[in-house]
Amino acid sequence: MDGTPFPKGFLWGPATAAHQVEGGNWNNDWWAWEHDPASSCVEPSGDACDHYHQYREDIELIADLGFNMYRFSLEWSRIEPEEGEFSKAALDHYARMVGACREAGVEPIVTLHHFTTPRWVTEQGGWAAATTAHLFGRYAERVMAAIGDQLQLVCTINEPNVVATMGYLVGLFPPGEQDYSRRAAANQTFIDAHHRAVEVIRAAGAKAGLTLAMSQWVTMDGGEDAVAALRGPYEDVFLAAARGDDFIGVQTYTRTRVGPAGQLGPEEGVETTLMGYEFWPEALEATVRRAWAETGHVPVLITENGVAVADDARRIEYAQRALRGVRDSLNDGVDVLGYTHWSALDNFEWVFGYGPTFGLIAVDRFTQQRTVKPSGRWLGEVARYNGSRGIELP
Ligand code: GCO
Repeated sequence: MDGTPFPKGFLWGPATAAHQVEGGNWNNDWWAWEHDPASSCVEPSGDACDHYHQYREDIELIADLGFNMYRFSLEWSRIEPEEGEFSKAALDHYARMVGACREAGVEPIVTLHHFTTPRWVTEQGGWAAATTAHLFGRYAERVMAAIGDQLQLVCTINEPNVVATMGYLVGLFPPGEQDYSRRAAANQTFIDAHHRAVEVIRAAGAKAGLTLAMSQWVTMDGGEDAVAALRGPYEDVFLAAARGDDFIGVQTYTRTRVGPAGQLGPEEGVETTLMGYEFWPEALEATVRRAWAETGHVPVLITENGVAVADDARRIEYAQRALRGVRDSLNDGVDVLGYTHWSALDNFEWVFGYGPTFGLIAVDRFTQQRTVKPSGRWLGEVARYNGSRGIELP
């Protein structure tokens, strides 16, 4: 892989999400879900990585490693703990986080909703209720009024497709429903909420996009109809909704093989990760190209890519192969704005708890001590030199 630099201004950084790293996020649906014996959660999020208090040190560490960007989310239930009751203290906290990024020379990319929803919203019907789009729009207005002047890129909703499908069809996420019509309703509410937030974000002078969980769909013999049935309401509806946006956030981890009877498991002999996914970094290029095509050439911001492995050397290989595909996409004219690695810290992986480790930085959750992994140093150096020193294995 030659040392041709990535485009000038290309963004390089890690990502986190409030509920997965902050700690003490009790006023949302996930905290309740984690403590519901009927859910499949293996453990509660608890103190997580205490990022709510250690964010400054973490951001300084991210900058020191060589990154020029940090993507993190705001916790709606902290900002609006009860309907119409907005916390200035919470908004000031996130303003300080944005300020800490700027002081460290790191571009803050903020996500307004990353899986978690305030309890009071779920009590009014959550994402299957059309009115939630209005509630989300009002929340976005308060956030952009408070910190919008310090932001350039804002992600409206993280993986609406995952929240709708896992929460209303599969039932693994809150509210644990299993109904196609409710999933369809949630899809529509998320799309309406996203469009409202785009208006609000643009009015504040920033650029907006949703982030979408995508997969490289591999159609096995006779699987064409099954792929269409799965991918249509999971990816295509949101790619269509993203047409005209300022960017599309692509979040890719692996491929999905589909046969006539539906989704197949990992292929025999293919390495798998701690999440049970196939180790398949080439999926990123496939999804970047598909998002670019399906949105009618909306600029692509890779907002999540990474791998849950215990052997950090596998994480370096994964990222290196993924970045080869990003560079090939750029060389073919795809407008890719940046690469965000999931995740900055080993953190709370939702239903799976703290077992699957995605971080570039390890966290001892008893002492909250951070330890940078070789992958964090390697990717930070790629970022520092914008790929101009190559992306070969160290
Ligand atoms: C997602 C979420 C992240 C996950 C990550 C690893 O994409 O599911 O945005 O919160 O932790 O993807 O599964």
